Amino acid sequence: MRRAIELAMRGRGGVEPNPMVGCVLVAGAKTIAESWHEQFGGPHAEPLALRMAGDAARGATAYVTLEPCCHERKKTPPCVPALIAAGVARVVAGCMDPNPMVNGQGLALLQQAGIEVEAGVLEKECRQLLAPFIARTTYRRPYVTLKWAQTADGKMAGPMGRRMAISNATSNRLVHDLRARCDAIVVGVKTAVSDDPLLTSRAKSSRRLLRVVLDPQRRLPPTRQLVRTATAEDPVLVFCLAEYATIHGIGPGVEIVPVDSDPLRRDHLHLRSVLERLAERGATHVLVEPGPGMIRAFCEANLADRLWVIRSPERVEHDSAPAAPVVDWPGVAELDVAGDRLTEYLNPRGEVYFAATESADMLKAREDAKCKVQSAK
Ligand code: AOF
Ligand code: ZN
Repeated sequence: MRRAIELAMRGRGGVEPNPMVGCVLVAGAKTIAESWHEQFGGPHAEPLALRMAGDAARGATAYVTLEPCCHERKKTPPCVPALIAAGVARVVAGCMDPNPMVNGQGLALLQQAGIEVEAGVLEKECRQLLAPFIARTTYRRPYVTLKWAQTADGKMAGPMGRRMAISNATSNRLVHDLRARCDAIVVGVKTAVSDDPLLTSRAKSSRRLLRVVLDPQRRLPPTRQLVRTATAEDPVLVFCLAEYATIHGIGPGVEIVPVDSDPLRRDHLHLRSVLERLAERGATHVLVEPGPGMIRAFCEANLADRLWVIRSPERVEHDSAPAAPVVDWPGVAELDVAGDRLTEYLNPRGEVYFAATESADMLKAREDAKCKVQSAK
């Protein structure tokens, strides 16, 4: 199952909004096929492994990170009939499929067909792999990663909040790769004004990256790059409080999305509503590039699922430089990136937290960092 999880992670960035799924077919003590769901709309992990194994699948055991699917009227044929037809003797599933169309029925059908079924092997780890899919199916919101860079003395910008490059070029490339695997990138209006970012990804991707600004009082001026580059095909979403939505538009391609205010802080947006709107637009995984205020807001609302913190060796040594909040979540993985240190934290109180395991993104970053350091040599 551990191997199946590893394989599943190779689907990251390609399978969403579907879950990452891995499969290992074992006959006796021998692995006869390994596979993973590679692409949204493409074949599931199980039929790929069955095809690879051919007749050898008869009597074999299938280790799958997710309960095999059994529902019809979707992009690919269901996996349960395929496993039955192939004569598999035993299916070991990591966890149940939270999709209400499956949710236990897949395993029940296998059992009825006389296949030995075991469930819940490395269950927490398999569910963690599914965290973005569970966020979407159960909570109707995307998975949320907060990413920021800070200096060795904990500063997120220079004196008086002046813009300052903190992370190194290799870290920045890893962040662009992460952006390319996400569906939306979110900043606060302060960052949109002071840093004037484009919020695009320079990495190759087949995904569309939705650019989002949280701007409760509509302060984003039309001179910013985000506004100037917004088009109907590549829009920028500006979330604001309902009473500010009526102010005339700021440019073509900029969509104003009104949401309720936070009941505890009337001048703030209700973040869960923001995320629900993004989920409705198909976002499975949202990357937030926050300042200190937004970090606190997402953490207080318990809507930050994961943090990526990049720490540079430099120091600012100036009281007027804004400091990052102290993170008290346990780190699950760490990576040296050409002198910067990237740490991944998972929110232990998050509604889609199941196990303190490294994510597929971190695994990819680890592999990419190796290549990038080598190609720089
Ligand atoms: C599996 N194995 O590898 C995956 C499963 O539209 P489709 O045909 O791709 O079906 C998507 C649904 O199938 C998805 O919502 C989830 O319930 C399940 N995913 N199931 O047996 C796989 N990716
Ligand atoms: Zn399936």
